[in-house]
Amino acid sequence: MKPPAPDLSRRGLLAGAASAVAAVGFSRAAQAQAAAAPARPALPAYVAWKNPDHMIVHTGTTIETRRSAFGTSVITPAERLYIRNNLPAPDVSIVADRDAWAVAVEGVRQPRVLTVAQLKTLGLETVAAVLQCSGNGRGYFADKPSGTKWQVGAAGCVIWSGVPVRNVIAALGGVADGARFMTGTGGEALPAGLDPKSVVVERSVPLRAFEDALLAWEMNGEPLPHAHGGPLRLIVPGYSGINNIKYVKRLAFTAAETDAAIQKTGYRLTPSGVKGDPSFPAVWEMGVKSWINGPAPEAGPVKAGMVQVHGVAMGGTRDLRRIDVSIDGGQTWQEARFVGPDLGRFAWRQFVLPVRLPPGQHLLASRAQDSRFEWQVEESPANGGGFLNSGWRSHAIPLTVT
Ligand SMILES: Nc1nc2c(c(=O)[nH]1)N[C@H]1C(S)=C(S)[C@@H](COP(=O)(O)O)O[C@H]1N2
Ligand SMILES: [Mo]
Repeated sequence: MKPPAPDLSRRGLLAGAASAVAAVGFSRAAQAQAAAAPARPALPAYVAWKNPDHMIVHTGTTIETRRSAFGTSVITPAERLYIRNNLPAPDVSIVADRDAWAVAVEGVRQPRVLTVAQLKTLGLETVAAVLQCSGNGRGYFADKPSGTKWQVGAAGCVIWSGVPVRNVIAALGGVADGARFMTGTGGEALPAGLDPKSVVVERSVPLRAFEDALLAWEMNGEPLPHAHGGPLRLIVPGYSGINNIKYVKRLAFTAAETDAAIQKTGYRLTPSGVKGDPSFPAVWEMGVKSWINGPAPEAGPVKAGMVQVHGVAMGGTRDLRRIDVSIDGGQTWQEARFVGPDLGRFAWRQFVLPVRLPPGQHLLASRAQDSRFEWQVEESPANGGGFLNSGWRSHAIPLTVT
C-alpha cells in the first residue's frame, strides 16, 4: 500500500487505511458487481457469508444491519451483525489454530503472554451485551458530521463467552501499582511507512471497566468469527464499539491513556469542527437509547388497523425501567411493554406497543428510561465526530398508513 504521506490529519490517515482495506477486502468480481449496481454494493469477500438482504453496505469496511433485519427475538445473529474495520483485518489464517492465538498481558504483577488455550483454563463467563459503533445514528445528526452516515444498524445484541478479565488479573498477581486504565491493542499488521501510533487500533478505558470485561472467543454459540475479532476479542460491556478490540494481542493496565491517535485525538466529544485532544471527553460508555424497528419505513406503507409497533431499548450500563412509544412525533406518549427475556443491563430489550392506526402520515418515536429514572435524551449534543447519537427526536420514523 502506498501511504498517504502528506496528509497527516486523522481523516486523511483513515481515508488511506480505508482505501487499503477496500483494495484487499474486495475481490475483482465483487468490485465489478459493486460498480454495476452502485445502489446496492455487494458484500466484500471477507463477509460474503452474511446475508446481503439484511445488510446496508456503506463501504467495504462499514456495513450495517437493516432496521427490518433486527427481528424481535433479542439476539442479533452473526450473519446480520454490522461490521466496522478501521484497518485491514489480519489474515484469516489466524483462526486456523484458535487456541494458539496469544495475548500479552502487561501492567500486572506477573506479566505474561497467554494463549487462548491457557486463557480457557482461567475461567468462563457469558454476557449478553450490545455492541454499538460510537457513530451509530450519525446519519441523524442535523449538522451532518463527516463519517459513515449510520442509521440504527451499526449495533447488535450479542452473547459473548470467554474468560473474565478479572480472573486473568488474579492469575497474574493483580494489577500493578498506579494503573488507572485498561488498554487493549488490535492484532492488525500495520501499514508500512506510517507512524504506528497514527494507525494502530489501541484503546484505553477506565480501569474499573475490567470488572465486567471478558476476553471472548465465542459469539452467539459459535467460535468468534474472524470478521468480528476471532480468535480473541476484548469485550467491555456498556462501552461503545471502538473500545471492544478485535483480534486483541495485548492487554495492558497502564497509568496513562494510550497516545495512539485513535485515543488521543480520535473518538473525542469535541465541538463541531474542532479536532480532538485529551482535554475532551473520550467516547466510552453508552447511554440509554431506543429506536423503532417495525413497521420499518423501508417496508413501505402499512394497512390501517392494528399495528404492533416494536423496537429495541438499551440502558447502556444500566437496567431499563420503562419504554414509551409515540405515534405523533413525541406530542403524546404511551407506555409500551418489554417482550422477551431480560438478558441483563448490558443487553437490549425488545418492546412492543399495539396501536390502531388510521390512514395518514404518522411519526413514530420511542424513548427509554433507565433504572435511575433517566430518560433517553430528546436530542444528543452535536459533536465533531457525530458520536453517541441517542436523541429520540432525530430517530423518529415516518410511517404511511393507507
Ligand atoms: N482490532 C480492531 N478492533 C476494533 C476495530 C478495528 O478496526 N480493529 N473497530 C472498532 C469499531 S470502530 C467498532 S464499531 C467495532 C466493530 O465490531 P464488528 O466489526 O465486530 O461489528 O469494533 C471495534 N474494534
Ligand atoms: Mo465504531
